[in-house]
Amino acid sequence: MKKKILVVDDTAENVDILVELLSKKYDVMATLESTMAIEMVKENKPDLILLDIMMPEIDGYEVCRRLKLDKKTKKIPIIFITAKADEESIEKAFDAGGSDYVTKPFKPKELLARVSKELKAQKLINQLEASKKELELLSSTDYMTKLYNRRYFIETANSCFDLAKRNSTPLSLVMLDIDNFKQINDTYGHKVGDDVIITLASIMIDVTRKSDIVCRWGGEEFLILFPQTSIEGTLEISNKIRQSVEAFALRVSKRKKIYFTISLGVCGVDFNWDRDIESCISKADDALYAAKRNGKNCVIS
Ligand code: GH3
Ligand code: MG
Ligand code: MG
Ligand code: MG
Repeated sequence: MKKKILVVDDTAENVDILVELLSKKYDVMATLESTMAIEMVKENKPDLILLDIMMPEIDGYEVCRRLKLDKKTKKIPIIFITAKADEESIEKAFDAGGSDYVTKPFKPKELLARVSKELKAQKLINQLEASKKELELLSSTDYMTKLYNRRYFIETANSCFDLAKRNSTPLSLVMLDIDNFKQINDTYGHKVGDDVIITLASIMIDVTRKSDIVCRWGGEEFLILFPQTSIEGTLEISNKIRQSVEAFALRVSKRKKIYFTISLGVCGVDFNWDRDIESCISKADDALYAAKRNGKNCVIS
């Protein structure tokens, strides 16, 4: 797909020359009014902007500054193209956030080369950002379930703990574990065991809110952090998860469906007693152990 370029210049003749030159390779839009430029950028999301400086109403510097202040438009590279050739103007253009500076009258081949260089640089930046996101995701989630991993959970839970303590807002924690999971593995095989884990993960995601942190703590053990949620609310949602799991029929072959259950231990954080998230996790773990002793498929706080 052709890259999109927006030309902003108040002189129609300049616009015509630029559009003619760039249209061979790019999808070009243009405006003579600087006041229109920002709206056009937001609407059309060009890959690059060629921006004149001297324009009535708002000048090129200001257009550039405004675009760089907006999260949605700040990454679009801007090449200033202007008759102003003095050092101060050039410095000001880069200060405003410009990526490059070309003086009029420009040399067509040089301008095309600069445009191409800027678009390539932008492509590299986008690729880098995508890999960074990918890495962040890989380092914070569990491959099999796509839930958060232990490392991410501890980090986030610690900040939630500090924030809740400072703001005196409730915070709860649930540790849960699949009942008789070894037996599921032994009876139906490891692959079905994995499917049980993946099913449980998606049930937890469905029942909880986006702001809750659902984590695969270990093999078939999970932790959920409920920010701004009292123990009563957490008990309610824990039972909802427990019931949803109990009611879910997992197809393991053409003719066979299996059911499984989980046990849950709930800890409502008490900032008078609980010093850190680790001690709360340990309390949730104790409650989970009690739920197992109590016969499993239940919630204990
Ligand atoms: P309880 O009801 O007391 O929790 O008993 P359980 O059988 O669920 O608990 P136990 O700790 O004895 O067994 C857990 C098993 O989970 C042991 C381990 O091989 C299995 N497991 C851990 N991670 C995975 C996994 O990713 N996939 C599969 N299929 N099994 C796993
Ligand atoms: Mg002008
Ligand atoms: Mg276990
Ligand atoms: Mg288990």
